[in-house]
Amino acid sequence: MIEPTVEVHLSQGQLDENLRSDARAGLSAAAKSLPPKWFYDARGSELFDRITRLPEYYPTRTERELLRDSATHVAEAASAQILVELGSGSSEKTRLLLGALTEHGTLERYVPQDVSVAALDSAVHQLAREFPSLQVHGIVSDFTDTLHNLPRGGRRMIAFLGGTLGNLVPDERAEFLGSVAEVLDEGEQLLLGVGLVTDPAVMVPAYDDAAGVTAQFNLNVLSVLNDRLGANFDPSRFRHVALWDERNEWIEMRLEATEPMTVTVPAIDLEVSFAEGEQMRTEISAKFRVEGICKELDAAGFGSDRVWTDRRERFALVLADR
Ligand code: AVJ
Repeated sequence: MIEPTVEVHLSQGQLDENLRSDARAGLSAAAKSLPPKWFYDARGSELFDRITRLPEYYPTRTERELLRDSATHVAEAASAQILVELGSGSSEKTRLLLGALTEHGTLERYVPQDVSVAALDSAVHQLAREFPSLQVHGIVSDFTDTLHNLPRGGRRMIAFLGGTLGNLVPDERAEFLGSVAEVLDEGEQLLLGVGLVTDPAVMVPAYDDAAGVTAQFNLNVLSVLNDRLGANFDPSRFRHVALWDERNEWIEMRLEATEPMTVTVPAIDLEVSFAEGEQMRTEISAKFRVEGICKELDAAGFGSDRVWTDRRERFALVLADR
């Protein structure tokens, strides 16, 4: 086994500053919103983990099946020596890919990146034991930072799985895909896992489950602002909303104020008023069509794509060549 390493690029100070500036911008806008990345404190990560096991939440298990069924095909089409995974979390699903990529023979190094030191630390140790010939090097950072400091020393593939691309609004998505294309050399690859547009009767319950776990996950962002910015949000005065936005083809999660109230956020010296029924957007989760994502990749500067989908066509893996 090769001893794994972890490199930390994120300071608590930077994270705090990012949260303050996101909260300032989002809470003082005419249409309030908060970026979804702040869901994931310890409790939020645990709630997300529970979401992935809910009967209604099909994306995780569909992507896992898809990775299992197409890992060898992906490995045959992949030419990477270094796999860089953005937002790797526990790397649980990536294992399926690592097995095929190491058997196929070209992969030498796995570089998972995540903002959570805890998740990354346990993942790298486990993976190094499971794949003794693989060099495992974790990077704790923001993914934009990772992109601009990509490891060198071999042909690379960047993996961005889990459908997280859907959290970006179209402009951010174009910018993200453009910078991935820019940092990759010709012959290198991007592997995306994206949710596909399917029946709203399937999509909506995945974000509004009967047990109310997604509601707790959504409301948890208010506790994050209370804990980290000293705010006094009362989560019991907000209600979870999840809807399918047909025109934009995304699921939108919101928090709706059930009564008028004023909230103070001392760390950014802000007072925010909510009207009764006012809704604040907390996440978009865009769903894609195969033609659409291929077009976006093309516009960003990628060459040909290979696409694998599950048999119900709810999720896709897209391997794009630079
Ligand atoms: C982790 C961003 C892929 O959008 O489906 C799950 C997060 N939000 N339930 C998604 C999430 C509500 C999830 N991603």
